[in-house]
Amino acid sequence: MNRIKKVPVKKIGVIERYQEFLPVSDRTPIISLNEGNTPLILSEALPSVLGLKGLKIYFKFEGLNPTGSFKDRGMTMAVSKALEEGATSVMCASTGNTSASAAAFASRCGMKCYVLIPEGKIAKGKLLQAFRYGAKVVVVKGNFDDALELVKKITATHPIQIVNSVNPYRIEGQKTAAFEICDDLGDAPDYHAIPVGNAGNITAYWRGYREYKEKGHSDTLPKMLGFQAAGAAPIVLNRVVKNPETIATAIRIGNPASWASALKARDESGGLIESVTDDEIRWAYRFLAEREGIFAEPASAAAVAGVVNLAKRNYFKKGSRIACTLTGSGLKDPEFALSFDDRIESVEPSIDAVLKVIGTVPPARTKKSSVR
Ligand code: AN7
Repeated sequence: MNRIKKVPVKKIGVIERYQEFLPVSDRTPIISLNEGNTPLILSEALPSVLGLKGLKIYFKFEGLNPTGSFKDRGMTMAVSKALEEGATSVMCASTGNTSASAAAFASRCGMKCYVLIPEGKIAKGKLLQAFRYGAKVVVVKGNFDDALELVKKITATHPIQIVNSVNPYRIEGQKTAAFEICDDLGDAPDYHAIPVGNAGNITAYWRGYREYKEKGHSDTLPKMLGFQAAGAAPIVLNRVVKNPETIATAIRIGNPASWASALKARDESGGLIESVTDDEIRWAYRFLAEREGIFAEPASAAAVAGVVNLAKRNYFKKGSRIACTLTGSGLKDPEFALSFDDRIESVEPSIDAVLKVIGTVPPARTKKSSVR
């Protein structure tokens, strides 16, 4: 029997891995949790469900970062640079993931972290992360956009470093995800699908793809496909949305900070930014978990919902490679996960009682038949 050889793996974070592309120097203290290096998982079920078997759809599963979202890539940069520049505290507004990540990286280097979150609209898992990593949590009676305005004003007049994506180091760190995809595929994909909230990530990926090509690490550029939730789609509607609403609370944002650069990513790449409904997000969220074995959060499912819509309109060229960023872990939002009509059945500890509940069991597989 062949055994898989054990190779020593040096685990390093995105700054060490891609430092030649990042504004760091020997003087930069690297605050890292070995973020990045997330898997690019080939879709098993989606192409055939869409009737497009030739498509290759890859999920970049960012939910496997240390705090469970892509925010760690930007936060390792933002907090490292804040420390280098002498900051002793950081602050952000957040729909949840940014606050979890900021709190973690701040805790790692002994910085104080302040997070402003919109009242009632952040997933439980993200809130408890901010608390457990020791951040000072302030609930703002307003939405994310209100909280971000406050953070901008407070950090302009107090010695606190802002770590929202208006901090340029955040975008720098986040672009490393595009590098990893090119490294894995050997080139850029044909399309890159991504959820859009504050629009930092679509900006970061586009920069990453462009820089990698400029430096000769890839030959092509993808079309950038951004997806907003229909109730929070300012870029699609071309106007600020005063009261954004969506089940995907991570992207419940009505006035994105990186609006202009999201438009640039869309137009320079020849891509598009569209909206998807909450029902489409729900479908994609369940599909990912129930058919692909990937538990991602609702905002992440928005990108998959968008790909489904485009595929139904025959948007994709035959045989295309589509990368799809799944931005965060499904474990972040247990309340949403439990909002479906699953039944929990308690039974007496007897074989009969268990068999009665599980119902018909699928027949055993013969050696010849495939898994599916
Ligand atoms: C899972 O944490 O804005 O378009 O404050 O958590 O770069 O904003 C989160 C955004 C997509 C959108 N998916 O990314 C925050 C925050 C998930 C997210 C987005 C977010 P951007």
